[in-house]
Formats: sequence, structure tokens, C-alpha cells
Amino acid sequence: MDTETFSLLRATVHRFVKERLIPAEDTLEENDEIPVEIVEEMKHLGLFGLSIPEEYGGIGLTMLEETVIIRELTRASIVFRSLIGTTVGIGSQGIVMDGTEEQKREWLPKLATGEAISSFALTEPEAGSDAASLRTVAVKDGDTYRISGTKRFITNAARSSMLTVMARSEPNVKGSRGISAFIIPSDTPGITLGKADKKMGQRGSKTCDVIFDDCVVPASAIIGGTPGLGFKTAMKVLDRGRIHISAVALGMCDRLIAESLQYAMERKQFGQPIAQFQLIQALLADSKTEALAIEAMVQSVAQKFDDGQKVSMDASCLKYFSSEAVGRVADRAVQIHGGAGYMTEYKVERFYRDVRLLRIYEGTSQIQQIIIAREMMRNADF
Ligand code: COS
Repeated sequence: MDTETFSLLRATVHRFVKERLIPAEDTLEENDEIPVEIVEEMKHLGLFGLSIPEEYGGIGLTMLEETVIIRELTRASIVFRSLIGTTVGIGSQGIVMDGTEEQKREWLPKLATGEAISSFALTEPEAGSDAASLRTVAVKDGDTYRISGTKRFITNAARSSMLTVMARSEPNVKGSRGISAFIIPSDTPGITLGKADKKMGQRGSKTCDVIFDDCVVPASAIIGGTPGLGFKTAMKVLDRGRIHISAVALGMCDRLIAESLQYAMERKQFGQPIAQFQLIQALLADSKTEALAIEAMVQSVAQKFDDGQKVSMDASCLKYFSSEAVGRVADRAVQIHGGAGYMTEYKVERFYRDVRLLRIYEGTSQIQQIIIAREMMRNADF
């Protein structure tokens, strides 16, 4: 995108966050629901299509550009981002990366406008971090597959028109090579949804189980058309998703630091604003330093991704550091606010709970550590 158009998009999102999203945060929390008018405005702004190529009706941002916009957006509650998150990221990118031309033409234009919302269905009750052990089966039956199994914690399933579903299609192939990724319309007979999950935070973001009971899909629903490549598609999608999540961590750091700074400069104790005390200054400075480190890492890894380099290890380093760092920033924000920080009327208490999920979804911190160390050993050159 040319610099001028991109600056305009960024400024528009900045204004939207300030004028529309931040004022709607309390309603969101109280009602456990994103207000419908905000959903419509997000569609209108083109936010669902950020990562979808222009030829399929999206805005077609580079990864680096996407991180800048997501950082802007997540200066408001990160729940608003969750509405577009699965479509911009893990739900659609399997099709963008590995889909056939026909699959792209069928789904991407609808996803780009927000007319259709997508979800990513990998996790199962017995397969979380060990994604390759998933049990959902896709049994070949002529030109179709019959899918049965349960997917767990699926974000936006209840809002979705389409699910990217990883299922075991090759009964004789053990492990990851027996898995295919299927594009499945959410209204296909045989699909039912579990009840909405009750969560620690992120009220208003919707997750639930998705149950497949002999759900019939055509063989052409396999992403890319070749069975057995679904695990790799999922891993590539997650590499990219981990960069996106780090931009979310960065946006929330910006907000938490702004809330902390304002409170520290206004709140008076011992006759002066608490920001004048060096122990409070240390907390502020540590948070600012960590935010700057995330910013530098996001820029470097997103740029490598855009240059076509393999970024699995770097994306894991970035996601690991940024999700842990935003947890520390949120913790300091509560501390700076003192007793007020524990009260729900101040936003930092909510954000503290919201960001806890960043260390878990799209791969726990421990999985990121494993990916990093494995890659280090693979590349060892003494
Ligand atoms: N890009 C492309 N291919 C990849 C890849 C990547 N980032 N990571 C792994 N692969 C390929 C490997 O090359 C291997 O291919 P071959 O069979 O051709 O050798 C295959 O996928 C299996 O890889 P690996 O042996 O590393 O798989 P493991 O079962 O050991 O597990 C981890 C890999 C742990 C990294 C994976 O299961 C994982 O990321 N788990 C976390 C899942 C997750 O993030 N869940 C969140 C839910 S979505 S919100």
C-alpha cells in the first residue's frame, strides 16, 4: 500500500479506537457482547479484510503493515480485535497460503467484507499443545469425507460461516502426515455448537466446542486439494498468527502504559504525584523498555516474513517474549494503581485478566520455548 493511503488507514483506525471503541469498553464488559453497531462499523472500515489480497477484495496489507494496524486497534480492549482476529489470521490464512484458486475465489471475497467470518479448528479435548495427536476423523466415502470429532475453545465459532478444520484423513499414516485441513461451511448438517465458554477474561469474545457428527463434505473441501498436508498448513498459519498476536501484546502495552502514566501523574500521595517517586518511575521505565523491545522484535520478524524468510523460530521468540512481557506490564499497571488497580472500575484490572490468554493461545510459552530450542539444535553449526 502506498504511504499516503496507509497513513490514512492508520489515522482512521486511531480515531475509531479513540472515539468508538474505548467509549464502548464498559458496555462490552457488562453485556459480554460486542455492540452490533461496532461490528457493522468494523466491517465498513474493511478491518476483516486486512490480510486478504486485493485481488480477492481485501486490503492486502503486508505483515509489517498489519502489525501497525493491529497495534493501533488493540489500544482498545483486545476483545474488539478478537472479532476480526480469526478472519484476518488463523481462520483465513490457510486458504490464502495453500488454497486452490477455486477455494480462494469462493471464500476470500466474503471473508474480506466480513459477510462471512471464519474460525480455526485445531484444538481438541485431548489434543492441545500436542496438535498432531488430534482425533477428529475424516473418513473417505467416494467423493466425500465424513467428519466426526470434537473441537474445543473455538473462537468465533458461533459467529462463523466457515471453519478451517484439521482432521485425520489418512488412517494408515500416524502423526502429523495423516492430517488434512478442510474448509467446512458452519451450517453443514452434522455440526453442533457447545454452550458458550465462561472465561477468566476477554468478556465479549466468543469461544465454544464444535461437534462434528458424521458431517459430510466434498473431497474438494481439502485445502489445496492434496490430503495429508493439513498439519503443515496449520503450522504455517500459526507462525504468521504468532506475529499478529505479538502486535496485540504491543498495542495493549501502549494502553497499559498510558493508563499507568496518567494515573501516576494525577494521583497524589505524601504531597506530590506518585510519578515523582523513583520506585514508581522504575515501574514505568521497565514497562516502557519492554514495549520498545517488543516493537523492535515485531518490526524485525514481520519484515523477515514479508521478505519470504522462514520465521518459525523468530515468531516463537517474539510471541514468547511479547506475551510474557505484556503480562508483566499489566501487573505493573495494577501495582501503580494500588488499591484502585484491583477495582473493576479501573480498566487495568480487566486488561490484566484479558492479556493472560496471550501466553496460552496460538501456542503456550512452553511450546514456543520448545520450537525455539529445537530449531537452535537443528541449525547448530560448531
Ligand atoms: N512450518 C511448516 N512446517 C512445519 C512447521 C512450520 N512452522 N512446524 C512443523 N512443520 C512440519 C515439520 O517439518 C514436520 O514435517 P515432516 O513430517 O515433513 O517432517 C511436521 O510438520 C511435523 O512437525 P514436528 O515433528 O515438529 O511436530 P510435533 O508433533 O513434534 O509438534 C509443535 C510440533 C509442538 C510445534 C506443534 O504441535 C505445535 O505448534 N503445537 C502447539 C499448537 C498450538 O499452537 N495450538 C494453539 C491452538 S490454535 S489457537
